[in-house]
Amino acid sequence: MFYSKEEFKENFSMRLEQQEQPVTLQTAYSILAGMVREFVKRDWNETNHFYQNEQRKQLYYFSIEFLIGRMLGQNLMNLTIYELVNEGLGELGYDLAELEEQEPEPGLGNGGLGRLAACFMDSLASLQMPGHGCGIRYRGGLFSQVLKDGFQTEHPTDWINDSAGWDIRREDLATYIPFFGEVQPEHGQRFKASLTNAEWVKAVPYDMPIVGAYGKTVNTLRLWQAELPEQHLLPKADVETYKQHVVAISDRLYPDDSTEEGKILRLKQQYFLCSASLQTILKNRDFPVSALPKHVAIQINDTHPALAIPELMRLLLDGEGLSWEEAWGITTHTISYTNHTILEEAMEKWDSSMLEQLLPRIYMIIQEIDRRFKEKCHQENLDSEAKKKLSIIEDGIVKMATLAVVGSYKVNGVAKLHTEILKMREMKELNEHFPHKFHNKTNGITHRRWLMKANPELSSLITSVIGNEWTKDPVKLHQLNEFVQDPVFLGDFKSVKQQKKNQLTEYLEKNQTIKIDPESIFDMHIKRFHGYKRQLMNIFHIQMLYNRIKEDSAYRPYPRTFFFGGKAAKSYRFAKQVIKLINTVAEKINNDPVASKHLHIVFVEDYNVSRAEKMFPAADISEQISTASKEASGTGNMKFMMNGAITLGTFDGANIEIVEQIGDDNAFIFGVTAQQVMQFEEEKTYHAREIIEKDREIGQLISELLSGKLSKGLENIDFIRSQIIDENDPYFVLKDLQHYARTHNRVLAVYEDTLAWQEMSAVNIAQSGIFSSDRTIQQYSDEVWDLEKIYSR
Ligand code: B1N
Repeated sequence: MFYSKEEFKENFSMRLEQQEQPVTLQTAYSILAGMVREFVKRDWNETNHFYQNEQRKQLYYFSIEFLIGRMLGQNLMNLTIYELVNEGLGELGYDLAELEEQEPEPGLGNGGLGRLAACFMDSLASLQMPGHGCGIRYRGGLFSQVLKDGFQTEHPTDWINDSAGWDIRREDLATYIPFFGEVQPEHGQRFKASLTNAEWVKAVPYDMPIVGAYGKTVNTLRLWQAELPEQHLLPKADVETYKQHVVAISDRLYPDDSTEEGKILRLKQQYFLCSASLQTILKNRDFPVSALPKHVAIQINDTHPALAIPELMRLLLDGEGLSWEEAWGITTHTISYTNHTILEEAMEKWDSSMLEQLLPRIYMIIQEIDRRFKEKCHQENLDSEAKKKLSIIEDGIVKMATLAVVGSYKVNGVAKLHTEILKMREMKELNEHFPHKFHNKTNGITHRRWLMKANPELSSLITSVIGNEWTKDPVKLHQLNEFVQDPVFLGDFKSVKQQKKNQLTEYLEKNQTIKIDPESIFDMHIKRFHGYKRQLMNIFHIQMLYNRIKEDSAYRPYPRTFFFGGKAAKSYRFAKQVIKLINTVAEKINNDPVASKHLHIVFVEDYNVSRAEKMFPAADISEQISTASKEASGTGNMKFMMNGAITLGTFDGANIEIVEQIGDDNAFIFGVTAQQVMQFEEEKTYHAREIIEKDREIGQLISELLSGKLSKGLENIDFIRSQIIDENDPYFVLKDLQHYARTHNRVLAVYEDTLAWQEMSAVNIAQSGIFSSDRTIQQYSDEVWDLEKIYSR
């Protein structure tokens, strides 16, 4: 325990002295992390006792990913002892920032969906709400990315073996998950059955404390690990192979973002998570099971945990002996579902036969849910197309999104446009059938990590002009509006941005040995690599600028550094070729004596949460250029905005709501609209070839690409070629390219008017409070979960 700097120093020094080995930075980190864990323990216990004694309704957020990032700094900050520890360590000759760098990054997620879950955890605890995470303790998180000759290579990570460990093993809460086996129906009135000859997997939870702001509320992120069960549950033969199958379940995260992986291991992971979490919730309750919806809310993060629906039914029917109607009533008043994408390739579908073999009882229950739902729809006089859309099982395929909608009491999209598309198109029939189920909850980000922690310099500047109430209520950032034309404030603001650009420059020069001009415009495109996110359009545009510089000796634009960062799924060949293309073009431009004075490309290797924290604060321009209608929300757009970067983007996802907040004048919007995209797709009236033929600049670009002239060393661009030519440019890269280029010119014009630029940037910050995940969580609580805050502690 340490409440003063002196106490902290004494305690830390004492532990240092107890070390037998010479103290490395790594040991110093471990000592500090250990002290923080102890510090948190009391509040954690108190929070748990409080929840138990007061019988407060609990939310469980089920997610296959929790991209939490490093915990040390954030915990210190939320405990409000960051400064104290920082000073104390300094006096002992240590640098806190350096110790923070020792913490291995737990990459338990791919991108936006996993990071959203982590932001939600922080907001729940900070708003003092009883909400916990349920996930999987993958031994290996997302691969680390190493560029070799411009190509992405993937390398396994092992955060658990490296880690100083924030989580605690809870052997006492271990539970057992049945796979395979045979269903034995009980012949009676009820839909009851039991399972024989199942293969059992032991699930052991590891609990991680989630420290809310001011440290009072400490919630739990429960991560399940798969282990071999005890002797009596083991098969008679070949235990070794059995063990391999078991351990594989929590061995690694699936490295796919917005694509479906229809593999049996993924299905095992999903069921493992749902069954372990639900069994524990039911086992440890102290209320009658009929009161479950009053005491528990379960949110499923996309369809990955949608098996929670049939699994809860199984536990209620077979375990608790309830009737179908009773069990269905409870389930559909407990579970709610968030959809995160309308991309066809990300819609989870399972082969009936695979599901039936792996989870026979679960499959039987899904069949019954489907049968009953079809029966209900039958009375509605629907055409065959609508009937198809309303079926859960169709042609030997189980559609998880339909199951999730039917089995939930509320369904939401993650930004206004996305929710509208769900209601009017993707899930039109379901929305008509359940008119009150669908609602929107625009995503958010925790301002504690993405502004206060990542950008303490900007945070202090803000506090110096409007006081610190915004840290508790970020909408109060509005008060900055009074200063957005104040030249003194704008001057200070400009120097903070420069400071963050300098810091990033130093960091990258040290870690990646890249030379960067910190005075250039920092233009950033950081997110997963995917066709619809259009990194290809960005690099095409840069190549166009290069050509203009080469052809026109009068064209010498303001110096810009284009940052790219992000990973491609291991098997996503198109995206991997785009990474190579970027690096090839980078090498050419960065080494060109003339062009490199104006354009510079930096590919930040192994983009992850920690690197993101260094990048967002240093950005001038936020590239949010997805094909309209494809990016459900985006959350990077919000992180940039909160740090004063200006959006250069399409009318897609939450970009639309960002512009709603700041007005058209404070962002740069271009490109075809979602409506136009959907019309092109329906009517098939877009022809990329026409653009290549008519537009000289684009024609030149594509022929350079196809001839291999774009740069040497890039022989194989088959997947890019076939996407643009054979597949007719499905993400409308060429369609939007010239409009994008013109918009870049507008950006430059404004940038050169320093005061105008600073004002735009300040307006962005002033209006960003609504994108705090505190707002999102408050809305979920008010409209879906009905949680009560802990006020009186
Ligand atoms: O979820 C984010 C959104 O801000 C993004 O727009 C959206 O693309 C992202 C399969 C996904 N949607 N779907 C996924 C992730 C992993 C996986 O295996 C799909 N990720 C999103 C937060 O709402």
